Amino acid sequence: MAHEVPPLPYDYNALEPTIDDETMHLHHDKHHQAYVDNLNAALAGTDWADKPIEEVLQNLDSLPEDKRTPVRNNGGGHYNHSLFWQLMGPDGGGDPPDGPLKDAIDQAFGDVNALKQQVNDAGVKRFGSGWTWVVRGSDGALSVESTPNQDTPLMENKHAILGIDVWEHAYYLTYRNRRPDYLTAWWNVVNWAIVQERFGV
Ligand code: MN3
Repeated sequence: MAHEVPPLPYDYNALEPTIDDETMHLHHDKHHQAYVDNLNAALAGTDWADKPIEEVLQNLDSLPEDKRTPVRNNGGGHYNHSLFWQLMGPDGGGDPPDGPLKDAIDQAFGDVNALKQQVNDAGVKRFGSGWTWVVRGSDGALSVESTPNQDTPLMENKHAILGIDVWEHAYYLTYRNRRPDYLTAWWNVVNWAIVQERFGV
């Protein structure tokens, strides 16, 4: 079955004023849809067309050579955005709930404000387009990474528990060129329940 854009788990205007309604329409309905359409076109007729996206991204080197770049870019885009919609929510923000996730944050960063600072710094320093991430290592320890374009930690068999899109299309209508302001505001919509769930995976 061909890949599909998952519906948003909230209304397009539910993240206002942090993320505006028009940005959500363009980002979800146009940008994410384009990644999915291009991914399906690249995979059509290959043995990989019906595989889960996670499996495809973890085996890019096994794809036909002419498919690797389009699948890396568009499959990564599909996977990253499917995760991104879940990581935000209208009841988001605040602090992570007490428990193993908060303990791991405190252990790795000192406190949640230091975590946010590192994630935002990595996002600001990402030249051009990409993502900034919190990944959980095999030992359970958390660290911050950033990736270019639509690359995703999963391609290196790393488990991301949180990621923020720093492509201009994610913020330009409201924040214009002020990526740091977007990153600071983004935490007002973070869905800690999903982050905690992913930490426990
Ligand atoms: Mn995007």
